[in-house]
Amino acid sequence: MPLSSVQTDLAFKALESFAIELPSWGFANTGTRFGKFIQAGAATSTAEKISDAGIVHQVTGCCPSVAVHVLWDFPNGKADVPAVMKVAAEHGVRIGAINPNVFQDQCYKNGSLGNPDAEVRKTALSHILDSVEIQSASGSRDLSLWFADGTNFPGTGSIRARKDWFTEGLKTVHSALSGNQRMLVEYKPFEPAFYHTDIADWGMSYILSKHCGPRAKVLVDTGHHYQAVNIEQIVAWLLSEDMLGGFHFNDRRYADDDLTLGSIDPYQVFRIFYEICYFTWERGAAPDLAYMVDQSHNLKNKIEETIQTACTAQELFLKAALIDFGKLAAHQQKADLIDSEECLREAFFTDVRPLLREWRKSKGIAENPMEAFRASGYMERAEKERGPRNMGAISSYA
Ligand code: LRH
Ligand code: MN
Ligand code: MN
Repeated sequence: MPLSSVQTDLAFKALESFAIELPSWGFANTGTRFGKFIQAGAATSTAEKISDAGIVHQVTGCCPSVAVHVLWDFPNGKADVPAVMKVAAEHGVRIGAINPNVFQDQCYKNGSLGNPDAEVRKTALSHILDSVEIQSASGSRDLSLWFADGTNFPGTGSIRARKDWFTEGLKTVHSALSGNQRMLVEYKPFEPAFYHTDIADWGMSYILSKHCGPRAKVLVDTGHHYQAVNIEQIVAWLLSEDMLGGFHFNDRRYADDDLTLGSIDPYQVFRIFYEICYFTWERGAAPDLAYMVDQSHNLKNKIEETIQTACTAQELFLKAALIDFGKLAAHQQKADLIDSEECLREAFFTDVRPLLREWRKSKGIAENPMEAFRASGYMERAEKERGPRNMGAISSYA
């Protein structure tokens, strides 16, 4: 069905309001625990990761910020902030969420803020507080907190004591925040811990956030749920409680697979956006949410995968924004099952790609971001420059 000019206006407004943040770690060579398959053109430094994020923003027009992981991107801590900000500005992006890393160092074998050893808890807290300083110095709003903490066998840790240590540590983090800063508490049911994870689901993130105060909100990573979980219901509840802070978007078939967004179940992503757009329609204003990507596949070209994700996110958000909410609300009120559901299906099956092309034209960017990227020669240059570092000096890239 052709779209009316009212729908086109609505669509352009929705697209203007939608931005999604890219993860610096999505551009570097990553692997599974069984091995790494190196790509010659993958980013080898923070500057290269930011440059890659910059080109994705340039061709899609919807990725103005880059989330950073402190240990991976700021090896010298706060001292690195000016240089990283400068590189970001040169590439037309800004520093987004700051992700402390309290899962990689040897001392965190038995946990970070939930570690039975008070000294390790102190080390973890001090790294997170240093990350808040990076957050302040870089003008970044969100501190994105994920903890690998948990235990691997029944009875090997006090679940309640660990909860108390988390509450205490996170409260201290909360009190270090100022201005418009927020802390987003991410949950994950398992991995790397295989018996219990200290912050395993949205209820646990919610409780800890509530204990901390108004700057603490829940972060929903779409890959961090068991198969049958109704993620959009979690989103709806958190929205209604003003406790949703943002998302880590990715897709998965089995567990935390970190696959390209929408590659497995685009309807799932659409249903999440539907809850958000319905809320927005009712309230007359969009909720304040950080949309972030958290994905990294070791076989796909990383920049191209990210372009796929950014475009998919735009398409699915746009489909949800185009739902006729007035009609839907009336059908829901009468419990018209078929007609209510059809409002969603109608929007989901609408091909919004022509609209997106129009919107891109109106912004002066290429109608097809993937083609624009491929035509830019960026990847060939990156492979040539980074190849020797990635593959070793003997390669034909030298
Ligand atoms: C954990 C996670 C978390 C980390 C990122 C690298 O699975 O989703 O957000 O910071 O991956
Ligand atoms: Mn995540
Ligand atoms: Mn994850």
